[in-house]
Amino acid sequence: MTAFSKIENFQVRTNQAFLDKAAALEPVLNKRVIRPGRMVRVEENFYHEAVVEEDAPMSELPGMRLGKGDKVIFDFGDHQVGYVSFVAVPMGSHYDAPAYLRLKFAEVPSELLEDAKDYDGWLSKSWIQEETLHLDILPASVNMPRRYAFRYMQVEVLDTSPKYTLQFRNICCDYVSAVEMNTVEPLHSRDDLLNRMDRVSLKTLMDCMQSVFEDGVKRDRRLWLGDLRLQARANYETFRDFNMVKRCLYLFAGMTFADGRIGACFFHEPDFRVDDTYLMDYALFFAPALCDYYEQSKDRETLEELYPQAMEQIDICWDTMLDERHVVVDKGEEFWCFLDWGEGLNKQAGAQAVLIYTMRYAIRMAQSLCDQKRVRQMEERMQILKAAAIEQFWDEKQKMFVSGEMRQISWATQVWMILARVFDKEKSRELILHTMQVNPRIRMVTPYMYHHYMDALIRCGEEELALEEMKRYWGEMILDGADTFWELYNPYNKHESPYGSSMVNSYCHAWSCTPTYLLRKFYKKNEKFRELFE
Ligand code: RAM
Repeated sequence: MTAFSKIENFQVRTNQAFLDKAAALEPVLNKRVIRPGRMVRVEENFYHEAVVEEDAPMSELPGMRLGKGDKVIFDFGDHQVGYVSFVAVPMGSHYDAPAYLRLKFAEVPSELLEDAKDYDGWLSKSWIQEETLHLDILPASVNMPRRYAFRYMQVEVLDTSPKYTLQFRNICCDYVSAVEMNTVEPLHSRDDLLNRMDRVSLKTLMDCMQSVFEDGVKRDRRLWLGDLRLQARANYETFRDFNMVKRCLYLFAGMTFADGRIGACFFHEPDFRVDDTYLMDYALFFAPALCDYYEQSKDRETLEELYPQAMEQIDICWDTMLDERHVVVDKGEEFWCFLDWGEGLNKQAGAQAVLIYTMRYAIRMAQSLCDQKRVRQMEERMQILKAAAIEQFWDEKQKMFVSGEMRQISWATQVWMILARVFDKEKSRELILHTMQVNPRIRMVTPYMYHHYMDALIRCGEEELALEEMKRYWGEMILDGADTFWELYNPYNKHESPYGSSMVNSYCHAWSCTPTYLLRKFYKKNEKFRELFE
């Protein structure tokens, strides 16, 4: 599946005052020096899994001499985001040729078993974290200019000369993030898997909190609205960095498509620029993201300033995306609505549900601002859309919602219809239990979509089940070796990639960080789960 959008002569609408506000909120990044804890070997086992074994402690590095064909893998102990430096010293006769090195940075060990030469995906190969270097003057102090996302750093000596070898010293990473881990109280659950899930979530979120909420620190490295909404929710329960959310909201509002539509994604370097991608669900999420921000921060000025644009997103969908039956028009294979990366997923019914869902937040904001006209208008529209959803998408025989011309049944459609509250709580509960039983073939593949599944279970009063599912999904990712949560995780196909190759998959992806949000918001504060926490 190739999914991107490209618009010739893309025209934008700019609100410079909003962009200036965002610029003024740029965070100062904290830096910390991290050194590798050991050297390791990575091998493939019978099941094609990467297995890591300790090769040598770091104390042996000073005695090691590396010549042509030698390589060493440094393990930094946890996922890092930052700038790497090291010193290469020639040993033996005076060096008579440059040193030629290949460096590879890997978030997970399996990346070290892959060869970039074999890459044939549709995303740019330039995301693969691999470099070759010539060191003409030795000893050399090398400061790598790129920011890497990694736990493992492999240094391979492609060549020196027969007259000298290399000794490596002072290998370190200047780790960067806008927030500090010690500002967040650990979860303290009696169930250690929950503590680990919380810790890995926090690390994922922290690593992605850079100059903006990045989606992934290895790949994309930019702001996506769908990711932002979940990152912000996790942030409110943990780091509570309101300014970063505010900055990102002002960015999205500060530069939009010329017709007012908010872009799905935003570049912040070297200067601010909205991407020419519109995704209906992402644009709509501006409303819940703003509503959450206001309810958490009580920053009324920002609500007042950005509310018109949040409402505008809903108006645009109401005016341009519906047919005469008040049903979202299916744009088929186009990249028009996201929901999930599942192969073949039809988005029509899910898009309708997201539109209904976001109206609930629009109403909440309108109520806060005493905008009665809007409250009434949104309530009326919501009823119309719910009725249309039942009329067009509910299949009474199968007891599930269908989507698209082919009447496809997917997990995503059911989950979003529940979150849209098209049915009451009891009927929604029946629907989710029935869906679990049927296990539709069009499954969920991203932790982003799984988050919404958890949210739906909790909404239906199935908190215990949600906790079990959360442990099965994110817990299994931990058992599979996750130091930070991954962009993609399909328990039915662990090598899945929407990009034609898992080499460019991201393994520290912020939309996967929500267990910390769910655990802290719905379990820790809930009397029913008291025995889980000390
Ligand atoms: C990918 C990234 C990003 C997501 C978009 C839709 O490029 O994973 O996080 O929001 O897809």
